[in-house]
Amino acid sequence: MQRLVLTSIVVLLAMSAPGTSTAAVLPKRPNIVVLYTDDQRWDTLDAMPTVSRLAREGVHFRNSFVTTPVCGPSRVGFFSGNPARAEGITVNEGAASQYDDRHSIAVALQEAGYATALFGKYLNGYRDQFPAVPPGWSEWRVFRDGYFDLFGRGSLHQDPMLSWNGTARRASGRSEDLFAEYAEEFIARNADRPFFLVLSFWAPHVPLIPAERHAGKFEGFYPPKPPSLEERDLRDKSPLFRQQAESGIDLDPIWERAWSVYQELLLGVDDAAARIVAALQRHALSENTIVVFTSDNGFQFGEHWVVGKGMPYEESIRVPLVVWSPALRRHTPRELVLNIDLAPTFAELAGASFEAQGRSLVPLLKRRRVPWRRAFEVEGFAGVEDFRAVRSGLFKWIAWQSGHREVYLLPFDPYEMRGSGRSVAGGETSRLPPRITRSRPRGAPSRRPRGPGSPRGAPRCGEARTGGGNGPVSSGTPPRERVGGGRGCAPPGRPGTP
Ligand SMILES: [Ca+2]
Repeated sequence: MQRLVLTSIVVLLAMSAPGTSTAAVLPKRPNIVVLYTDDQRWDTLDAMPTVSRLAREGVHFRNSFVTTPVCGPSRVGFFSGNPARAEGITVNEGAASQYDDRHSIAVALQEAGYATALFGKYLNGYRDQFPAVPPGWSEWRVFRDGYFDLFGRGSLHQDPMLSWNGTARRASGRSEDLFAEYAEEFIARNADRPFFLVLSFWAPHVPLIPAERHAGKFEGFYPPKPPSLEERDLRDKSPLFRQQAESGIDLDPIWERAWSVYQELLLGVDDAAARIVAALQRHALSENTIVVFTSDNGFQFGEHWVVGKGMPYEESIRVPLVVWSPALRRHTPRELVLNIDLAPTFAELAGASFEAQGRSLVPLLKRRRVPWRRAFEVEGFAGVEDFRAVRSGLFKWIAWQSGHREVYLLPFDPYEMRGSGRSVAGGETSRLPPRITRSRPRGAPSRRPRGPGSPRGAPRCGEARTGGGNGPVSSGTPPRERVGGGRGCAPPGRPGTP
């Protein structure tokens, strides 16, 4: 009964009325430039002077989240405007094989007359798709090998191997600088037509190796340690976390070292941001361009004994989101916005036809008062253990696959340390309460057959060895990918040392 009542409240909270039509403040069919980072938690913009300036001058969303806090599924949400599960995604590594990319926002924008480009990271498992170039992209220069190129010749940070419109090409240089250079050229070539340009950086993802010019810039600079670092009272947490705490790992040095290097990695992205803003100015395109800065998921530096992501806690699910254009008045919306809202936003800006569960942010960009979602659902199915969570402005409710349940009252417990926790017998995914989100977008065409690489529901935990996906922070040895831990893979290991 209690569950039924809670579910009903959640469904009511999640219902949102349609937005109203908006006054024309933004340019028509603007260029859209997305600066997309990997594993950047929301509270890190101070390390980035250019992006901080964009945040001050533009629209800085203070409550921006992802619906799945790991790379591949979150990126599917970005491209599709739908929660990953609604797109049939059940794994992190291998997400590229599961995703039906024929209906992405790139396809919609290209059909609407936009030049489109993706430089950087696509989806986990793209290597299995190579040399294919997904539909919708006029220009495609993406990491060919993903995690499999972490420590090879060069790496993803330096001299990366790219799929250059479907041809393998080893690039020479620091990857953030390369993508900035490609973006400058792309902007120059397309100055006379609308374009959609996505720079999808590897930084600040592991391995934590900054550009030489940034090494040591943040040495010794890290935020105050939160009380949730080495959390002592774990009665509200799943037994999995107690095991982790008993490992005896000393998280202090991880916090200090990882934060420092992570911020140095962000400096490389910030340099790229500065170059792109300058290129827009050079071509007199600033007034007609929307610049978006965000990330695919956050990262925990030891909060709740977790060094990694994929968790339902704030540090994993919360990401920066800045939208900048000279046409926008600066403000800081408090609405709960999601990664799946971006594709519908781009579609509305471009006047493109697009159907998704996410909601366009255009009314919020224009400071219009519209009814908005009061809660949202987060799903974790490619981390240490499957979970479903609901977060509103007031509370977070978490249901782990093991049967453990947690509830936090966020205004009184922002570090999620004093929740109520209990375990129910026989916990399984199928016993979790019904979903808020639809399992498939309305009117969605039938899916294409999946590739042979990733059978649905069978994460390849044994095959994804050099992950970094949810693995511990380490700049010395390849982190283990903790994919599919809830389905028979090993529980999280002891975090490595930086
Ligand atoms: Ca990521």
